[in-house]
Amino acid sequence: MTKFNPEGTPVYSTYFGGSGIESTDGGGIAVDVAGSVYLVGHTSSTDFPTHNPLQPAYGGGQWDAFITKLAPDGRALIYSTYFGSSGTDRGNRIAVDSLGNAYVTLNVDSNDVPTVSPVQPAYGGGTEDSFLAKLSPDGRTLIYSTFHLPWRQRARSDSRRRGYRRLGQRLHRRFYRFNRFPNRKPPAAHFRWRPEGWLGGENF
Ligand SMILES: [Ca+2]
Repeated sequence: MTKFNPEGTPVYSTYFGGSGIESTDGGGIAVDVAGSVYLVGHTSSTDFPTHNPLQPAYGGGQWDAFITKLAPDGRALIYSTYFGSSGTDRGNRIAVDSLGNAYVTLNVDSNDVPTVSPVQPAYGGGTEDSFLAKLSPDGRTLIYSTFHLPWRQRARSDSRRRGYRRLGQRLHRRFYRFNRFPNRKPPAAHFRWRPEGWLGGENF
């Protein structure tokens, strides 16, 4: 990962990973107002660099997601943790609010991903479920984490609000209130469930 200043000169640049495979392909990056950087991706390393981890050890399977926060100068980890289960857990996107809470989306395929105050407590079936987790600014607390819609079902519903509501009505109502779109047909990005878009990020 490399940070450039506005003139295009590198400020810091660093490797980040363990002895296995790290991937941010399909993963995400976010920056908060203080300049801390948040990364999500997935790893196969059992020696991935962790710091103040929620989950200190690899959960098993082909991948675990990782969630990492770097200090603004890039010299220190504020937190870095595995986030996964015995199955394949891939990190997708990350968004940050003004307090430094991190919102992470993942794709998972097993029922033992840790949930806290979930909207959907169990795996919904199909090839994969999407999954949403919110971490506190110091990364020490999982504020909530929940399964969402089965990936295949959600992909089929992307142009029909009716289908979306049938499959995910609770989450639909909750986040639409939050984003003040109570009666609008949502744009496609919402159907693809990108919370960074709902929070005003790059995909909105
Ligand atoms: Ca795993």
